[in-house]
Amino acid sequence: MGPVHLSDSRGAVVRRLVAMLREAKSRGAEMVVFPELALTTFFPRYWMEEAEAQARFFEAQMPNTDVQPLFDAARELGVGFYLGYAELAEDGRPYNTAVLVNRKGEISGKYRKIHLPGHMEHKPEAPFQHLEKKYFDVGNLGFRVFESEAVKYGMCLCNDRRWPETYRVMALQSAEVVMLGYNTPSLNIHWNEPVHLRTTTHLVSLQANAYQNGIWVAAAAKCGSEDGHHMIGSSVIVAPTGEIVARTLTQEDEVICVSADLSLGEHFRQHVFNFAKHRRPEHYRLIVDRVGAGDPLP
Ligand code: CDT
Repeated sequence: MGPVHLSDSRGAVVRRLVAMLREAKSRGAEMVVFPELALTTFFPRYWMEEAEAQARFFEAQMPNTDVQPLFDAARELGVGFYLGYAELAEDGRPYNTAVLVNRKGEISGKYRKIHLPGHMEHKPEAPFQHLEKKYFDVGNLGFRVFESEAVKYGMCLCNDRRWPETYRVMALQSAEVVMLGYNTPSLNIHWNEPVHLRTTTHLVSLQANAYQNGIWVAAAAKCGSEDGHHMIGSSVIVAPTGEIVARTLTQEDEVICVSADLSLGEHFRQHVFNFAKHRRPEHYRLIVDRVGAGDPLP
């Protein structure tokens, strides 16, 4: 998905999403993955009070009047979708959320982002902010797997894709496809990371984890230049072999599509990554007992 600028209305964005859903349907798609925070610009780059952010960028209902046309199109076309958006929950807590919507246009799964990158404090010296830790609470729904229309889907969001625990927890629940949306700024405000590494680390994270868990991974960027802030593209679909089988060429709205053989992962899950046979959780205790390298044990 190309950029969404501050001045773009939710209605205009949803019309773009519906157009992509229709194109995907015309190419035989049954499930479509849209980006993280797909309905708005990537607002964590801007400093403002939480109340202002919530009033401008969060959804208190899903679907709501603006987004309903996308749910209607899903039902009309018989195509499901994954959609990332900023959620104001019923209890008033703010989350970076993705929903799974089935081919009847019904929400059949929800994920709230767990690995929130960035910072809470204002960094006036930085070229832009990355305030996910300020605007969102850590997700409280875990990494669940949802069976929808006979496919086992896992969901995560952006920075989650860099953490192997994300995929392994879902693979241990027999996930077949992991869907994720992302917004990755081309410039890293934390260190002078060469721009090409932003794409390399994105791809290597997806490819390694697809292979090591015998799963398909479908990753959709919101990319291009949002009001002068450039984000990487390279939306991809990765097979359980770790191979990229489809990749975007542009940084505009663009549909990529594959017919995913869900049995492909079986070779890996039956042999080298046969979890039941080969995993040794008794030697993995530190993964849950310790947070940072060298931290004292609780
Ligand atoms: N949206 C998001 O999670 N982006 C992060 C940027 C990390 S640099 C602070 C990512 O992992 O792509």
